[in-house]
Amino acid sequence: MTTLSSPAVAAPRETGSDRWWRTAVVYQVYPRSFADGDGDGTGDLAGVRSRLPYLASLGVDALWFTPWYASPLADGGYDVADYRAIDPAFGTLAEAEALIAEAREHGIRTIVDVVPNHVSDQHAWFREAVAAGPGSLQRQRFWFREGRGAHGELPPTDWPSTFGGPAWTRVTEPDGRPGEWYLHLFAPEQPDLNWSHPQVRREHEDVLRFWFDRGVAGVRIDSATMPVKDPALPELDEGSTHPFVDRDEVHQIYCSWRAVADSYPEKRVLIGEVWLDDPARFARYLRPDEMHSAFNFDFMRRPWDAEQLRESIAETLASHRPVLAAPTWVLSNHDVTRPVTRYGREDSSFLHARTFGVPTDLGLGRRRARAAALLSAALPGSLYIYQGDELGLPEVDDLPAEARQDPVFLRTGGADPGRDGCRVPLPWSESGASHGFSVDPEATAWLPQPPEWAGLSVRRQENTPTSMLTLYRVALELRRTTPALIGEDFAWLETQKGVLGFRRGEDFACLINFSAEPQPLPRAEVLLSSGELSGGLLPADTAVWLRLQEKEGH
Ligand code: ISL
Repeated sequence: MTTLSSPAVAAPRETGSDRWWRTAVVYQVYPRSFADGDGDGTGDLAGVRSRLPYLASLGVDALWFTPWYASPLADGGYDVADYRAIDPAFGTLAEAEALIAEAREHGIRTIVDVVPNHVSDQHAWFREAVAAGPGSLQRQRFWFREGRGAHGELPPTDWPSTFGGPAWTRVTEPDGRPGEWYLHLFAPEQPDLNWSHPQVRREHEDVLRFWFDRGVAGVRIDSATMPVKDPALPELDEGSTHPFVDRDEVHQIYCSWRAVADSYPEKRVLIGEVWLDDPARFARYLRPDEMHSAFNFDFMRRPWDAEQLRESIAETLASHRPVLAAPTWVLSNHDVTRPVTRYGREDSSFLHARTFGVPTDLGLGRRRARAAALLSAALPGSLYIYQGDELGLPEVDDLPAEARQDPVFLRTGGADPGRDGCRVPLPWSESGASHGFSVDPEATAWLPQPPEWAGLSVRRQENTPTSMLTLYRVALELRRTTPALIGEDFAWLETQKGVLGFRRGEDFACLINFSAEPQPLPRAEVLLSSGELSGGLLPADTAVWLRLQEKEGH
């Protein structure tokens, strides 16, 4: 029998409109793969606008759009050429404005992506820098350096790029000779900006205002630990601090962005992509004058294991409390293996060490992903849902090499499959060449969809009581209407080994069975379960939401 193990942590209720983000459900839209409204096989803003009723009925509070700006799409849009224009593949600025307004009419806020670490090599600043030559003012907005070696033929440092290969590329100077090198911690098409340059700072604050003025409710900050570099450019193993990850000066950027965000009557929100192992360093980004929240990747990285997840949840709550920040719960995004696939593997923490041909039990993965959905939706804080997870889409790991577009695949010579497998366009119906992704039934999607995705389409799932989509809809509805889930109150329940349990408010409980054996349930009303309960028992890999009828353990 389940009993209470600790008193509830008292937390303020923050449901006022300025605090919406503390409990929000944020749905991540990868515009290229969400819905194609103009029939060219690539997703676009017209497609998103046509599907706003779907998003409203799913019950999300906000949409986070990965970059939709003008871009050569060398890294799916994370190579921004112009923040003040929408990429023609996706639509126009007027359409973005209309989308922001229409979403708001559905009660849905909009969050856009800002990528401070770098821009596209097609950005006006970088083109000017290459054209202006060595020693020019234009080059000071980036990291141009002489190479090492007798003829400058070696890169200035041995830093590797996150995407494989060196982090430096040599330019051909205007006079045709090989010249300086520029830094790119990601692909060569993504030159790093120099954040000690005042124009770089001013420009980004203007970009924030540009989008905030258009009604955007907040920004997701890409690679947020990386923009500031040690100007001495030491090697990675030299010195006591990392030359570019989590340098103390980076916080100044977000303090000034916070001032911009706070200058609006309806305060705007900063959400950081902060990959850091140390919870205390992570929490520094969430101090009251910095970001409002940051993605909880620790939770996402943990394997399917009661103790591992208990530890992650406890550490998350503990690290957020001193800075008064609301936690986030993230199961996936456009960079990582889809949960249905991840949880169907023996090593379910597998994320970046992507390899081909890992044995996967998708049935097991789906059961666990359903349970994980109820676990994450029941925790205090905000919830992130990556498009397609509500349909239970698996990773597509057999995409043909010629279809793959991720620079991670291309720059590792195909050794790393890259991230295309979680970016395959959504199936909306059973019919047509793209399962309803495109308005043109003849058009094929920009990445091929597996034929069996007809069975995972929105149309197939929306009236099926046992579908993943129905589970998500019901869970989000309950989350919205259950007072205990709106507050921030949380307490662990004492449970059998292999079972994770916690209470929210006085009478709501969530239990998840990670063990191989069915486990007894306390006497309670079942609100929702991720799988069928038989004989009053909680089966393996299943989660349940309960309304407790009597208080125990007090
Ligand atoms: O997915 C990764 C590498 O395979 C991560 O290291 C990822 O690059 C890192 O999390 C930063 O991600 C963000 O910035 C990248 C972009 O490619 C990702 O899509 C974005 O989420 C560069 O802008």
